[in-house]
Amino acid sequence: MLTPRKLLPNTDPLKYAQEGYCVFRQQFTGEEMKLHQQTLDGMLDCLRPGEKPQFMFEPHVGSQHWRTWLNLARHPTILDAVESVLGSDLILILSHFIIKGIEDKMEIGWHQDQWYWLHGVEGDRLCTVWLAFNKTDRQNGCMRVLPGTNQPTLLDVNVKEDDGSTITTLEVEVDKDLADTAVDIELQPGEFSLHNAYVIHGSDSNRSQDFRKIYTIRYADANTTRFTPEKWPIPFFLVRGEAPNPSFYIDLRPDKDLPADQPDCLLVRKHRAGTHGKIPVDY
Ligand SMILES: O=C(O)CCC(=O)C(=O)O
Repeated sequence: MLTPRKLLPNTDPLKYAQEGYCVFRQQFTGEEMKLHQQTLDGMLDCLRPGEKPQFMFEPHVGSQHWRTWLNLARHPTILDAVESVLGSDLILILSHFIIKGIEDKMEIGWHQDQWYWLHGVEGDRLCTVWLAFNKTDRQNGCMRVLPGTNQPTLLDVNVKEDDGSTITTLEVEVDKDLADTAVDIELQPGEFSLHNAYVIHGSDSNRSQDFRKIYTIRYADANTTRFTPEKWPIPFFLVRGEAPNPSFYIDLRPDKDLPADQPDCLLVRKHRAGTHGKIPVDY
């Protein structure tokens, strides 16, 4: 039997616009990752029976370790990479630990991120950092990207039933020929990829005996994005450069301190009241 040809991922930021994604190798050293890995492992140790690791949403605002994650989300190593594809005026919009445990066998169907953000963030210059906390590969369900599918068009979606384990319910149809072009985003800890909000991507379930641990952090170009805060669960943060209306954001540019207190917002209020539903209580 022929083994399918393995496609090497794009590592050239200049090809991001064409391919819709780019891998950045060897970004954080083991020493730099250590504090973050320990903090995340502590969060996973606190999971209560029935709580799922894939629902640790917006830790940079909602987690008890929000300062650690907010600092990571404005780390110059990450922002330099994001700047190389989005320009220098950057808004932090979301983050999420997409941890795959070993129980749910959660797959992430083919999707475009843009579908999930339309209620609060509209624009074509949005991107996601996908940062590995442990090695990612086919065995533990690494992300798979379909290069070049990033035309700024929303494709029709099938709405999938939420079975209580999934994080994606809006999936796009991908035929076998297109699926065969998928590139595996296999990373070492401390490496990350960037992907565009339209590029089709997804991942298979985790077939290893350990968690698959990655952190997604999402950014927008301040100049071309329209924000609707009423419908967004957390604040928007200006993390680099300039913005047309700077007072609209929490200013977290390099010379600014982190906020003294955990930001007051819908997500934090719901989490404190125990009404958020899916987010682990002690994350
Ligand atoms: O973590 C995965 O496997 C998929 C990631 C994803 O869908 C995203 O970051 O937008």
